Amino acid sequence: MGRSCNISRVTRETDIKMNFDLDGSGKAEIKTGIGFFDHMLNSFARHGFFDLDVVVKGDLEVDTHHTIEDTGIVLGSAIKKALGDKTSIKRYGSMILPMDETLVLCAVDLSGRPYFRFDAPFTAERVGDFETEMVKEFFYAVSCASEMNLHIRKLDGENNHHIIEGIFKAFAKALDEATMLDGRINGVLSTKGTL
Ligand SMILES: [Mn+2]
Repeated sequence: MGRSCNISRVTRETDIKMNFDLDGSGKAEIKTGIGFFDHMLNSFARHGFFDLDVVVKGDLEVDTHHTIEDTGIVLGSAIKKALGDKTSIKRYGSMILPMDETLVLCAVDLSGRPYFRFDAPFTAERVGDFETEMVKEFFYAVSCASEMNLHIRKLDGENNHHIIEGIFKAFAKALDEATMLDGRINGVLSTKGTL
């Protein structure tokens, strides 16, 4: 079976089908209807070595809000489901990722307790059809649904495309590290005995 899962989620606003494999090779097949969002999810899969297939039919005639937020909910649920009982995972992961003039910090604790801190201001309302304020909504949804402590902070940067892409890549690298298996860890890495 491995650390993978399929999830379907249908509401009056979105219809989402996702296949997710934590131990993939970075293969992605992404169709959200939002070009820049597809580009970001591709980067996430590639740089985290996750396999990710997503098809989203969202109410883009309204705006991009529900499509992006609900994709975050489903990705978070997929991460949680694929992790299973979290046996032998490293639990913590972090990355400071440079991308040209941009520098982004991301830190993850797969603690089972959702917490979300986001400090990355943007200077443009959109990149392509993607509304920049949705970056925060997306990662908030991922954090809640996966029960992950997630910190994202822009340390430097000017170009909004770079800043957002830096965030998705930094998250991918931090999550890749946190989900890695460590043979020294018997059970889960917690003095409480549960994550
Ligand atoms: Mn790019």
